[in-house]
Amino acid sequence: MRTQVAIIGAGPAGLVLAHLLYNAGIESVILENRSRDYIEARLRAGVLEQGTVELLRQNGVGVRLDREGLRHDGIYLQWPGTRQHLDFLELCGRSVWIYGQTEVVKDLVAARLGAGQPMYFEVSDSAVHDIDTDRPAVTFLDVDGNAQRIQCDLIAGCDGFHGISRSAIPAAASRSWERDYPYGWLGILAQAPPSTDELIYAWHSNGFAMHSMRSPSISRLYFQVSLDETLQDWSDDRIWTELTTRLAHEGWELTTGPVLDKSITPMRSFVSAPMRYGRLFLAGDAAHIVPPTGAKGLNLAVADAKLLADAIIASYGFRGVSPLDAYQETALRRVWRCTHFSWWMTSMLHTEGSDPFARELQLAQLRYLSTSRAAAQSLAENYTGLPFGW
Ligand code: RFL
Ligand code: PHB
Repeated sequence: MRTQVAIIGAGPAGLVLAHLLYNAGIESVILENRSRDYIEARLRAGVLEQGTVELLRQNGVGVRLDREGLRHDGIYLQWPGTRQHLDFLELCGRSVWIYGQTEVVKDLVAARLGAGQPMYFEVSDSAVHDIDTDRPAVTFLDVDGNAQRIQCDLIAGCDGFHGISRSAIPAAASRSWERDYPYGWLGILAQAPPSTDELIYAWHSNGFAMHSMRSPSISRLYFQVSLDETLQDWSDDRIWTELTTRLAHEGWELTTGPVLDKSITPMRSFVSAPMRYGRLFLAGDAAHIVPPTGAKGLNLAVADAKLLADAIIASYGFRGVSPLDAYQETALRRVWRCTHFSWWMTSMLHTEGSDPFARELQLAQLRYLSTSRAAAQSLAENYTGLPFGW
């Protein structure tokens, strides 16, 4: 096979990249090692920045998002005795949308297949070759076990944190930065109408908790657990009791309901550079991971895809210094900004041991956000998302 861009991975990064290239008349082939059903049901993010929403709309994949997505103009920050509303619209003129990553993936897969564009599911043994030449290739086994080879102009490694692309960059040429947090999130999806109009991020001496949602009848909730805890330790009853304790606020009640799904996710910050080596480009979780507290992971994957698509589109027919050279500098600038914001939100809201000094600093920061317009504006600007070329 021959194509212009071989894309490994059909998560948000790979799907958005393929879609933007298609709209610009550039051919690509997507390889995905899971099934279509699996990627469309994989429960993850839920908050889309305004820029992500505008990009999807402008590129013809925003119709269902506009119909079913829930626009949110702010969040609540909570600590004992206080539930403080931050009004993003008033603070920075921007909003976010609640629309599950599952739905974004479904819309993009439908657009891809609807346009008759090539996409291979359930591939195995994918490998990249000759990335430091101008004739790179990807090989893989298709769903029937047949060996395939794609000759291309460039390869986009959009295969997430556990993919194969990042490790194809020689160790001597790459560098990474990492922070593991000594806790994770236990997340549930519940058949229960949301008990709140906005997302609640709550500091509690037992640990962080948050209330999010997916639709008027489905709630999504998370709370901090220590790394040695497992799902066996947490019956549905115990989960609801803990959420009720940590989210408690005078005059407010948490509506419970059947738990449809539960999982535990570890928390990590990770950045790897370069995001380009020869003709291989990394985008999304393949190059970086943020803890979910700032709701940045999916949005950062979409931003990388947008920057990479712009660079690829500009590079065809270009003579002289290629626009491709600029990709990683622009992308990494945003990556580090979001890495800082996610680390900061995480550090402010999660308890680590019972250090009384750390606790007072966290509460001081939360009170500052509720009294200083400048502080609140900074959170609002980062949470709703900076412009793509920032
Ligand atoms: P993905 O989504 O992991 O997609 C990578 C794809 O590559 C496939 N793959 C391969 N395909 C072929 N060959 C191989 N060798 C392959 N290896 C892997 C995988 O099957 C997969 O389909 O990465 P991408 O596209 O970079 O997207 C990143 C986002 O998925 C991720 O950052 C977010 O989900 C993070 N995240 C959140 N981000 C937000 O912006 N807002 C949120 O509210 C938010 N909440 C969350 C989150 C992540 C969570 N978890 C479970 C990690 C909440 C949670 C709980
Ligand atoms: C979600 O709804 O899944 C969600 C919302 C906000 C976050 C993380 C996850 O910060």
